Amino acid sequence: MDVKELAGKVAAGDRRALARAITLVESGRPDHRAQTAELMAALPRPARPALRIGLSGTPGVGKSSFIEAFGLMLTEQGLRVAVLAVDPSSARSGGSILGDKTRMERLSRDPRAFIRPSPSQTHLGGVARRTREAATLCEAAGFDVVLIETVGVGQSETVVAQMTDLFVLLIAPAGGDELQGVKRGIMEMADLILVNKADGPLKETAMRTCADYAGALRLLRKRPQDPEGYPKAMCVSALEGSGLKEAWDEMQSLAEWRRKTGHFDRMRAEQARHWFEEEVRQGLLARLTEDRHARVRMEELGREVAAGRAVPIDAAARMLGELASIPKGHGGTEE
Ligand SMILES: Nc1nc2c(ncn2[C@@H]2O[C@H](COP(=O)(O)OP(=O)(O)O)[C@@H](O)[C@H]2O)c(=O)[nH]1
Ligand SMILES: [Mg+2]
Repeated sequence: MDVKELAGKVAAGDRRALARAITLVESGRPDHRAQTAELMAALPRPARPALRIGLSGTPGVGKSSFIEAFGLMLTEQGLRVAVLAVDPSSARSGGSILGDKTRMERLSRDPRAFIRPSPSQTHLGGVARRTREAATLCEAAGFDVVLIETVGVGQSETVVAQMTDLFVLLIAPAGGDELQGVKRGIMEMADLILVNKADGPLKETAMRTCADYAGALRLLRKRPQDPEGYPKAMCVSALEGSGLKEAWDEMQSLAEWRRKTGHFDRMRAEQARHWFEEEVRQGLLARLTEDRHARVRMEELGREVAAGRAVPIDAAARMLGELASIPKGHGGTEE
C-alpha cells in the first residue's frame, strides 16, 4: 500500500480512502502500526482544525438520540460531521454505535456525515489510541465537527476529554436533590452539562436537575480555559430537538473564546504531548510483555530475585538497561 498516496486521498476528502485509513489505524499488526505512523506523519495540517467534541453519559441517557438530532442539525447547516466512539466494552457488545445504528439511521445515511463504530479492543488504551488517530484522519479529511461518544464507565471519560476540544456531559432528569452520583472528577472535566429528555412529563424535573447542576458547577474551582459563566448546564430534548441550537451556540462561543485567547492551541499542544508520552509508555510496556527475549530475561531475573541471589532494585535496573538495548521487534509479536 502506498501510504503517501493514501494520505493525499484522505486530505482530499475521499471517503473510501478515509475508511481504509481508519481500518489501517485500527489494525494491531506491527507492519500496519509502522504504516500508520508513516500515514499520520504524511497528513498535511488541516487549514482549520475541526471542533472535536467529546460526549459522555450513562447508557440510556440519550447519547445516540442526541448525536442523531444534533448531527442532523449541523449537516443541515452545511457542516460535515464525523462520529466516532470510545467504548471499552465494545468487544462484548459489538460496538456501541453500531448497535445503535437504528437510532442514528438518518444521520448514517447523510452524505455530510461519517459514522464509525468503536473498534473492538479489550483495552481502553488500544481503543483510545485508535480513536485519537481516527479523529485526526477525519480532521484531515475536512470534517468540521468530530463527535466522540463514550459510555460513562471508568476511565473512558478522561481519555475522551484528552482528545477533544470540548467535553459535553449528558445527564438524565432525576428527582431528589442528589446529583445522580456523577463523580466530581467528571463534573470538573465538563464544559457543558446537558440535561436531556427535557420534554413531556419530564420537563419540570429536567429543569430542576439543570438548576442543581448549574449550582454545583458554580462551586467548582475556576479553570483558566473558561470565560466568565462557563461551564454551563442547559436543558435539551433529543426527541423534540429543543435546546440543540442553544447548545451549539454555547459550544461555538466557548470554542471561539478559547481560539482567541490561545487556550485552544495550548490545550491541543498539551494533548499532543500527553499522547506522545503515552505512546512511549505503551511501547515500553509492549516490549516488556510481548518481546520474547524480554520475557525470558524477566523470568530469569525474577528467579534470581526469588532465590535471593539478587535484590529487586538491582535486578530491575539491569532489566531496564537491557530493555533499552533490545532491538525493536526482536523475536516478538505485537498485540
Ligand atoms: N423523552 C425522551 N426520551 C429520549 C430522549 N432522548 C433519548 N430518549 C430515549 O431514551 C432511550 C435511550 O436513548 P439512547 O439514545 O439509545 O441512549 P444512549 O444509550 O445514551 O445512546 C431511548 O428509548 C430513547 O428514545 C429525549 O430527549 N426525550
Ligand atoms: Mg447509544
